[in-house]
Amino acid sequence: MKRLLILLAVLALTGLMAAAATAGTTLTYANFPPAKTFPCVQMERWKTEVEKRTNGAVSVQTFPGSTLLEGKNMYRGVMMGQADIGCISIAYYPGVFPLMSAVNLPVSFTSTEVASLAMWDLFQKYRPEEFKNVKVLTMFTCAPSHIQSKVAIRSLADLSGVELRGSGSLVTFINDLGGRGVGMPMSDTPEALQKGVVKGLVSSFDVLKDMNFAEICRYETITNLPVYPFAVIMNKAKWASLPDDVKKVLDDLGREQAQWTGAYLDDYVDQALAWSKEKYQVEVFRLSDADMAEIASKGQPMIDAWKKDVAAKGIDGDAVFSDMIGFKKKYEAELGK
Ligand code: DTR
Repeated sequence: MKRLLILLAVLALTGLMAAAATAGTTLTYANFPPAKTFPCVQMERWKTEVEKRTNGAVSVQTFPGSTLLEGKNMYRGVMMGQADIGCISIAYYPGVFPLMSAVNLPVSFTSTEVASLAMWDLFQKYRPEEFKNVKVLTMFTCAPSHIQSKVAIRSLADLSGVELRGSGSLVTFINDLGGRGVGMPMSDTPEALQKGVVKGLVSSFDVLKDMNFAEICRYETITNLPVYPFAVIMNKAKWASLPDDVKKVLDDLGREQAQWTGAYLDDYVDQALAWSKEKYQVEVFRLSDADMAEIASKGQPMIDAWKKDVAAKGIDGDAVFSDMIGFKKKYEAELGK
C-alpha cells in the first residue's frame, strides 16, 4: 500500500513537471516604483508583447512597487537570480555604470523618445563592460527634470538651502544651484516629503500624477534639468537557458521598447501637468533668462568632471559624449522633437 502511494505520488509529480515544461517558461520581472508609474507601464507593455510574440511560450510575472526587489538592490538581485528581470535606474548606482551615466549629463534633451533612442544606440555602439554581468533587454530615460516643491521657487535665490530629493547628476546640480540635494530612490520620496526630510524633488512631471506629488508639491519650477537613464536587465544564466527563438523575440523588442517608452512619456508628462493644474491648481514658474543662463553655466563643469572620471576607468569620454550628441541630433531631426 505504502509503495503504491509513493508510486502514485511520483507519477503525479512527473505529470506536474511535464505540464510545467509544456506550459513554457515564466520569467519574473521586478520593478521598484508603484504600478502606475511609467517604468511599470512599460513593463506591462513588454510583458504583453513578449507573451503575444512567443505565442504564450513565455509568460512574464510582474512585481511592481518593490514587492520583489527595491531600487537599490535591484541590480544585485537580478545578478543573484532573485528575479529574472529587473528595471534599474542608473542614477541610483553611482560609479557602477560610468559610460551610460553620460545620458544623465546636462545636454538639454527635450524629448524622452529622442533621449531613449540615443541611449539605446550609445549602448549598442559601445557595449560597455559595466553591463557584463547581466543581459540588457532595453533602455530608456525619463523626461527632463523640473523642481516640484512645497515652497515656491520663483528664482534661484529662492532655492537657497532648500532640501530637494534627487539622484545621480541631479544631486550635484541642486547643490551647485544653492539648494541641498538629498539622494534617494523615487520609492522613498513620498515618506521623505511627508516627514519633511525634503521640501520637494527634482524629476520629470509624470510623478505629479502617478505618485500624487501634485497634492503636496503645489509649486513647479521649469528647470529643464537632465533626464535619468534606466536599463532593463536580465539574469545571465536565465538568458542563456532560453531557446534561440525566444532570445530573438526579446532582442528584437529592445529598441522598439525604448522608443515606445519614450513616446509614451513625452505625451504623458503634458497630461500629468494639466491634471495637476486642474486637480490641485498647482502653480508653474518659469525662471528668468539670467537664472536659466546660470543653470546652463553649471553644465560644462559637470560634463568635464564626468570625462575626467571615466578616463580613470579607461573610457574615452570625448568619443562617448560626441557620439551621444550625434545620436541626439539625428533623432531630433528624424522625429522633429
Ligand atoms: N526622475 C527620476 C526618474 C523617474 C521619473 N519618473 C519616475 C517614476 C518612477 C520612478 C522613477 C522615475 C527619479 O526621480 O528617479
